[in-house]
Amino acid sequence: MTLKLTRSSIMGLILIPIFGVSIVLIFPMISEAQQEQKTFITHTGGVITTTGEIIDPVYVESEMDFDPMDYLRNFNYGKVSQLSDGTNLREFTIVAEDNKVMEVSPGVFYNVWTFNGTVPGPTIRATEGDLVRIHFINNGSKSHTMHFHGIHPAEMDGVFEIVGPGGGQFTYEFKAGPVGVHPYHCHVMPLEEHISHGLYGVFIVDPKEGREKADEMVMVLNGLDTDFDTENNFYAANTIPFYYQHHPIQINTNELIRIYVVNMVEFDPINNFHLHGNLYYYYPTGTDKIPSFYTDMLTLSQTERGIMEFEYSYPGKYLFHAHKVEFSEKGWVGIFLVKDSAKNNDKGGEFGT
Ligand SMILES: [Cu+2]
Repeated sequence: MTLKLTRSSIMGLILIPIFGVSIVLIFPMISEAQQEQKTFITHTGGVITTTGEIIDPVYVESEMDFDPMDYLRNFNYGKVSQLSDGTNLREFTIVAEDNKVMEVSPGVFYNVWTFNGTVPGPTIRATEGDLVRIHFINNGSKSHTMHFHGIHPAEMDGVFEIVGPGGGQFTYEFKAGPVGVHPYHCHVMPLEEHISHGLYGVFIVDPKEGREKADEMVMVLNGLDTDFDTENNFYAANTIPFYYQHHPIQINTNELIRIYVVNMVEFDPINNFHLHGNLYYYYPTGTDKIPSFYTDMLTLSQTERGIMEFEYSYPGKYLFHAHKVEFSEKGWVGIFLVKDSAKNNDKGGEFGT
């Protein structure tokens, strides 16, 4: 193979380095600006110094609209009554809004679109065969809907029955099923915008016979595009970057841990979940009783979800995080603080199970 150099390609070879040098000479401030430290007072009164978009926050929990530790183990079973045929009816009221501004990281304010005031919305939980009735009210300024993954009639799918802004209402009603963990989210176009602003949550359908007793928690893997360039600036488990690193999740040795995990990250094709010092049994979508694999590393595309089960034998601190390093360094990282159950009898009601 021979390399032919035409007159124009020779001119290109000469001009490219000249052009490159001139950019550095004319715009030296571009590279310096990215290193510049800025100090400012946040909404919650903290003094923050940062060099860029990634801020590792320590929150004052009482100042927050959303508490990831509370969300973690908070399950909404609805208002329960019985139909004449003995079926359990579970009723929920879900209100959509799109005008909230939340300090998602110290000094970073983001317009969150919410179901019942939080991102993610409430974890809706029912038992297989229950009749689920959702009284949906759209108090937003844009049209919104609720689209559940799962099995239901077409008119309950939350796609074509658009619910208008300023108090529009719709009642979704369907039998809970199949058993497993499913996302729900707004399905109004542009979908990417409605999901990435926060209109999503988790729907758990329990088997009639129940599951083995466990310390149960929900983790929604999400991202925040706070500068609207269709790339996420922050990543997290349950919305607040680095939260469970600064507020480790306490669990006990030799106790079954069950995590309902749902990936709702937009813009990036995949996310993942790596657990330190242990492996977990994984049930994709939570629909099968037999785990599909035993691993410490799981890859999830948009709305892929499942159930993880594991126990720790040894006490101590263990990381869990995205093994996509960019995601973990932008907030998707946490710690399990495993206490020795033989020494730890002061658990109280903290775990809620
Ligand atoms: Cu919407």
